[in-house]
Amino acid sequence: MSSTETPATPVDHELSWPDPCEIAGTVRLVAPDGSRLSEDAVALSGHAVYAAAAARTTPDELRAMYRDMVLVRAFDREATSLQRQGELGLWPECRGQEAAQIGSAHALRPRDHVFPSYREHGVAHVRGLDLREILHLFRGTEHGGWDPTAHGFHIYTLVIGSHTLHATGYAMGIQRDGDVGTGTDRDRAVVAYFGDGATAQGDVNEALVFAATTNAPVVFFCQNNHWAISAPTTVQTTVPLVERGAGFGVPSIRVDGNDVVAVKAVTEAALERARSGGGPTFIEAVTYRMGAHTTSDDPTRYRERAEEDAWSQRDPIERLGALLRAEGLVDDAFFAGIDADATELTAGVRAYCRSLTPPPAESMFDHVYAAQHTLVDEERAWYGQYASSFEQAAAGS
Ligand SMILES: Cc1ncc(C[n+]2csc(CCOP(=O)(O)OP(=O)(O)O)c2C)c(N)n1
Repeated sequence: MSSTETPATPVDHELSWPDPCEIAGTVRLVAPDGSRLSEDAVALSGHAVYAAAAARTTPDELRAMYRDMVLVRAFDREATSLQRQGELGLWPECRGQEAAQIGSAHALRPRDHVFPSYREHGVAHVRGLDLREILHLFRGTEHGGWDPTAHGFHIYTLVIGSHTLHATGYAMGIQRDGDVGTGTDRDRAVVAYFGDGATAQGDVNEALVFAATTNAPVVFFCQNNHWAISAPTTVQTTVPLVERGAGFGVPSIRVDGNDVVAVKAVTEAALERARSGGGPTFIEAVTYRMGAHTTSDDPTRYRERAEEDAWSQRDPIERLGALLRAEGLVDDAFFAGIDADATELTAGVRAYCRSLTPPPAESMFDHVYAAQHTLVDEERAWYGQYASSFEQAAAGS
């Protein structure tokens, strides 16, 4: 290019109102209207192996995934309202991403470990974390959140992409512990959840290098929800994100992230490969953030209503609900029962949230190190004197 030429601009900001999951190579097993794709159509796209896995998904599992999605959406809505009413400092909604999260989490085994970012409420729920525990962090009554070892679900990470390195390091540890490729229940793997924006972060790229070169048992689960706050995916990449993984030598696959059946099948295969010693996989789950980035964001400032409307036609919960009805796997009582459970859940969430009080300030020194440490002891003592100086001043001494 000569110096007088206009430099090539990144790909135009093409709003993805056409369905991006209709791109060849994207695994889709259930259409947005809830009908299963024909065997021929799936075979033609080369995804018969996933259709076969999906066929093994039992009616009980399908019903369980539907229930999880509805409960998580109800929780998410309640937490959003609580923030609006001043009970939480901030809330990152996961609305629209339930299939990506719940389908992938249903593919996990108890011994696997998850490294989430900050929006994975659906994964947390499936891992068995009491959703109410997430509120502490966003009400500011705890610094971190929960015991990562209790459910194999690590704490939320707000530093974009940094946890993909933690996940890869953990996966390398699993290898060194001999928990890969034994062909027994001992085998385990790791999933790192992150967004489309995070793929432009150095940490994610470094994690992919380490995972590829060490053959680490880690699945990179990228939820492409089309927006990194106000930045569209097109400013993060000029190629489909799935090609990022391939560039690192990591087998990569693109899945319709609003098709819970396809997401589960694809993640199961990736986890199985990782546990058996086959190494990492990069999954691009194409989905949409139906809500705001967080309660501090106003998406009407940067995206079109028509785009939101187009994606509301691809709602993951409605899709699975339609499939369950079409296949005669549920009746009205099933839906009514879940609605009742959701109402009970949200009432409990509200009461619990309001009951949370700030911890004593000195508790900030409690979990700095696993063991006692002289520096922390000094800082705690200094803080104690500083805090009591106010009481002394108030008493006029
Ligand atoms: C290292 C770092 N840089 C910038 C930010 C500010 N930030 C918070 S969320 C966000 C966008 C993340 O987008 P994406 O990875 O697509 O995830 P999403 O929020 O859409 O789930 C940014 C830039 C941050 N938290 N950490």
